[in-house]
Amino acid sequence: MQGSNDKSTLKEQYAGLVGNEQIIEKIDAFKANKSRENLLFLLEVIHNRMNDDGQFLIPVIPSQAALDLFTSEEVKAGDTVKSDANLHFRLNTLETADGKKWLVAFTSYKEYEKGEASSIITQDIRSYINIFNKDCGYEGIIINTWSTKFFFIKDFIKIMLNMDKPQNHISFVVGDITKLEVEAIVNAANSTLLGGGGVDGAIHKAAGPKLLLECMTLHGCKTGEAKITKGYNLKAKHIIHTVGPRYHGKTEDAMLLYACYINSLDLAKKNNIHSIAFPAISTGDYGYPAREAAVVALKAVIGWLNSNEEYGMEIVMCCYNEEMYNIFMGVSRGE
Ligand code: AR6
Repeated sequence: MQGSNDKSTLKEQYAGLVGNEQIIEKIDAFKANKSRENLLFLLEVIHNRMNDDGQFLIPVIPSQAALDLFTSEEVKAGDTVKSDANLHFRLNTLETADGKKWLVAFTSYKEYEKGEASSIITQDIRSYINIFNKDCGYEGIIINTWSTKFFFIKDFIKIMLNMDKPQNHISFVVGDITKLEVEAIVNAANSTLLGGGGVDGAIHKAAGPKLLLECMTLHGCKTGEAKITKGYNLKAKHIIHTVGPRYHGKTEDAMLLYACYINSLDLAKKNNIHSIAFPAISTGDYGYPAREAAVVALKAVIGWLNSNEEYGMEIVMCCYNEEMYNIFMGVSRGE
């Protein structure tokens, strides 16, 4: 919290506000001409500031607990200062004539000073507007309430918050999985996790010998389950090792293959991974017929995406050759 007397220090302190003049400029332009183009320019500027660690000044009311602390006797040496869960600031909000509640934000110290004095704190724009990801009961934010006054309504804020969110998506590629630029690639391993042929061999070769050392600490993996390691020399930061079933033509095979995909995706999510590539698990050495495997694989990944709609996962199904690619594409089209 700051008073208004020492402006030069404040200027340095509020470095995150530098660049916000563009917001004011675009608000003015939009007010002068409420065209679609001007609105898009304005939203773009706010969006850029959001990604640029831009800050707003937020009027706040200190809670009673905060006031008590400041008015209490000085802390003496040897005292234990307890942190108080209630010690926080309440947002100072504004109610318009129609009874709607709005949050308030200022783009600069100058803008804040134009109206009645109140306590303020700096807050990064992204986390402030993130309030609207929950149902917070506010109509939106009034930016620079004493002058340019822009009503930044919650529907726009929500769109803006979703603009950078990774979207759920599945794509199919032909190629070598070790070359893909995704956050994680999945290895069709065996239960020892100590390497082998096929895609497993290719991944160990491309990742380098440190991968085997890490795998040795994992004590294997059961069929249908998944474990994670680093990606080492790969472009992918992580490798998720899963063990597909050997094909016996039983229903259990499909269940285990299904589990490989689900457990790999769950593990990826747990590690905050948002892009992942799968090989056609079990369709090589483990003898699973390609089309049957593709049906299970797609059912699993689509089902997972549907039940994790909000997460945003980019899934790449990596087919080693054209033939496998055509099979996967055919199944995805329902052929
Ligand atoms: N990139 C993408 N896909 C590949 C690559 C690659 N570099 N290399 C092979 N494939 P497989 P499995 C395809 O045999 O059937 C290992 O020895 C391949 O064409 O690698 O689950 C393990 O250690 C096929 O479509 O895995 C296990 O012992 C698919 O990947 C056993 O094989 C899977 O073939 C696992 O057998």
